[in-house]
Amino acid sequence: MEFTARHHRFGFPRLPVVMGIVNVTPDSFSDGGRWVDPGLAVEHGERLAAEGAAILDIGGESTRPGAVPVPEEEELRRVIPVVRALAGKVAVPLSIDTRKPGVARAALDAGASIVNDVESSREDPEMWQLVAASGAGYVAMHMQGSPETMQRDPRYTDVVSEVSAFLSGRLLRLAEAGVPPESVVLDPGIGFGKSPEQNLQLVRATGRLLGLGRPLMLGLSRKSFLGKLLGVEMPDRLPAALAATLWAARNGASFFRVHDVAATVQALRMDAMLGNCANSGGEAVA
Ligand code: HH2
Repeated sequence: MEFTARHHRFGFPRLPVVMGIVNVTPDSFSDGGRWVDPGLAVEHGERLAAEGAAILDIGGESTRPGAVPVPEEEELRRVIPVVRALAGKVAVPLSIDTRKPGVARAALDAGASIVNDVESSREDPEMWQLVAASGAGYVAMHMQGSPETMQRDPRYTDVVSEVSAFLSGRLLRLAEAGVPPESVVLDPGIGFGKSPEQNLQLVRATGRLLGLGRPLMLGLSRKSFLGKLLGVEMPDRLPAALAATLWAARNGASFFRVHDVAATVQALRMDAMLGNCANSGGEAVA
C-alpha cells in the first residue's frame, strides 16, 4: 500500500507516520495562542520536523467543540506565511488543515502537498476537484454535525458501521471527482461528534476500518475523551495518548496526528524494535 501527495510518497509497511501539529490559532483546545506569531509557528514546525515528524499539519481555525468559524481572509492571513516559510525550510510534506477550498488552494500554491479536511462530509466537490488537479494527498475525516454543536448529543445506532460506511462512500465520491485512492488517507475523526465510549469503539475498530483498503489516521493527541475516561486534565494526557497510539499502531493504523512529536516517535520506534508494530515492516527501524 502507498500514499502519494504530489512528489511525496509513503510506502507501507513502515514505521507509522507521525504528523506534527502546528496550530496558528489563538484558541485551539490544547495550545491556542502559543504559535499564533508566524515566526514562532515556523520555529515550532522546524522543531517538530527535527523531532521526527514526517508531515507537518498547519491549521488556522480551531475545530474544538463549540468553536465558531473563522472568516477566510483571517485564516489565510494566519496560515499562508507559515506554509510558505516552512516550505523553504523543511523537507517533509506540509499539510493544510482547513475546511475551506480557498485556503486549501492558497496553501497548495504556497508549497503544501496534503489537504487535511475535517469536513469531508460536504456535498460540493470543489475541494476534491482542487485536490485532484494538484495531485495533492487528502485526509478524509468523519465528523457528525459541526464543531459548534457536535458534542451536544452525538447519536449513532452503531458508530463503527456508520463511520465505516461514511468513509467508504467518501472514497467513491473522491474517485468521481478525480482523486485516486492512493492519494487518500481515512480518519474516523476522534472527538468529532462522538461520546468517550464511541471514540473508544472507533479506536478498537482500527482493524475493521483498515478493511476499507486505505491507510488510517488517528488524532488522539490530548483529546478530551482520554481525560473523561481516565479523569486526567490536559497536561497529563500524554501517557494515555501513547498507550492508545501503540495499541492502534499494533493493529495497523499508520498515521498519527500529534502535538507531542518527540515522545510519540520514541514510543513508536521502541515498539517497532520489539517487533510489535503491524506497520513497521522493518524498513524504517533505524
Ligand atoms: N483533530 C483536530 C484537528 N484536525 N484532523 C484530523 N485529520 N484528525 C483529527 O483528529 C483532528 C484534525 C483537533 O485538534 P487540534 O488541532 O489540536 O485542536 P483545534 O481544532 O482546537 O485547533
